Amino acid sequence: MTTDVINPSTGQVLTSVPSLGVAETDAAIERAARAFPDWRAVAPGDRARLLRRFAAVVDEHIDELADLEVRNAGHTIGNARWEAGNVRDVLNYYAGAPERLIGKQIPVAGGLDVTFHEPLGVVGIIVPWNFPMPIAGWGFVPALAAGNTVVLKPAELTPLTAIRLGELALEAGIPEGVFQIVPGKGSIVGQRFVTHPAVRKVCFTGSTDVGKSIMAGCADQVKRVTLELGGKSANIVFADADLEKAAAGAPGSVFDNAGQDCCARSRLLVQESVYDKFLALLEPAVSSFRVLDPSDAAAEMGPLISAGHRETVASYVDGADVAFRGSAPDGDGWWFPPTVLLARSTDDRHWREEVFGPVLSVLPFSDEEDAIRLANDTEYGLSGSLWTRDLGRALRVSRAVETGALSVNSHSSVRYWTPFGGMKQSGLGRELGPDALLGFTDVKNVFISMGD
Ligand code: TAP
Repeated sequence: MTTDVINPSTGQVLTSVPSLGVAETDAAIERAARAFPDWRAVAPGDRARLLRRFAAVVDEHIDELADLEVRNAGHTIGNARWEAGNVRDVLNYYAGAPERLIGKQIPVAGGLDVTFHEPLGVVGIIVPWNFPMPIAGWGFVPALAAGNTVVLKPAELTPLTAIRLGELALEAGIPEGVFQIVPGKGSIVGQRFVTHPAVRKVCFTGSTDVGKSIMAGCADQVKRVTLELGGKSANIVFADADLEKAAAGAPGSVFDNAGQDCCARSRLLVQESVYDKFLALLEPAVSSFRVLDPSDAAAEMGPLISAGHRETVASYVDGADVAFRGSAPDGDGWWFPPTVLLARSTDDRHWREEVFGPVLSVLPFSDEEDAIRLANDTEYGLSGSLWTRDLGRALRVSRAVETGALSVNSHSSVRYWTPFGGMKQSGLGRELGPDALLGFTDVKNVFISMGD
């Protein structure tokens, strides 16, 4: 079977790719299981060299990978280049890991007690369509560095860069079977990762509902699981903040990648004393946000991923109080303008649910306590920002907001050397940084007797 791959900027078919069934998925998993003993036995320095070589090959193909993502996912060319570069950087970062997976020596009587960080075996990685390259890399790179073999399922809508990365891995000398791309449906390929006993860990990024079903499925074999799920992050602006800077950055913090970003700061909380002033600053920043053909170097936002997703996003705007909107191209493709909605209450659907589109909901708050209460009034806890010049308040609010990552006077979310992941229903486990690596290992404790 094959699946057509669509260019979301035009609605035209780009190409078609294989959509694998259960037997083919099982064959890939079994190849990965056979490749595992040799891969885990590769000397740490040699595994490090292979990962660095893979990074160099990715670096030689940044433009090609970026161009594929512009056409397949509608990402702006600027973002797509950053994303391909992120895979390279993550490879170089974790290339330092094989030689640093250092266990402990624990004092005991009568012998020697040491710990080892053992690889798990085959790791199954399920990737969504919103950031196909980085999210793939955040999973497969630390998994390989720790000595596991990987089967990776890209989203059906956006398989092209993952398939290319699989080819580049072979070109770089990663042995056959160690890193395989398994394109196909989540309900077939992804489910097989959950049920096949040779897969020892599943890393899933996507919707909270599917994440819950994967976690439930993994329970049957007590399979390890990492989940990166949805978000409904708050952007909290206090009256004492640099309002110009906060307003200038707010559109990018939610409309980047057309809002199809689990870290999107899609709930804007503004202190009531500066609410009108802040919206007046925000309006020109939104109306000048450049929604263009994503291959145009000036584009800040491209189309949504699919016609169906555009309908879903539109359903949140229908009947809501629109404060103001930007513009988007007419014609073919799944375009949607950046849109700012005024929340009537915290019960509004667009305030509560993850829209995953270029839609920002705004609500005023009275004081610090009110801001914290509103920020935490959600099942999610992934990301967020707060803007204030008061250092004490920055620390108090940072500690009180239930979220895995928070930026003060900034909208940045992700650095590959710092941990990323969610609290509450936004996820389980951490990606990136030193913490992620140990999630691809089990600790083994060995006692060696001295004799008697
Ligand atoms: P999901 O349906 O969760 O898909 C994410 C990945 O999981 C895809 O590769 C998908 O495969 C696979 N999958 C689907 N059902 C599965 C199953 N039963 N077992 C194993 N794997 C399965 O997300 P979506 O449909 O792409 O997007 C829906 C909503 O999820 C979005 O609107 C957004 O709210 C949220 N979302 C969040 C994120 C992040 S980063 N947190 C990313 C994407 C989406 P297919 O290729 O067959 O779909």
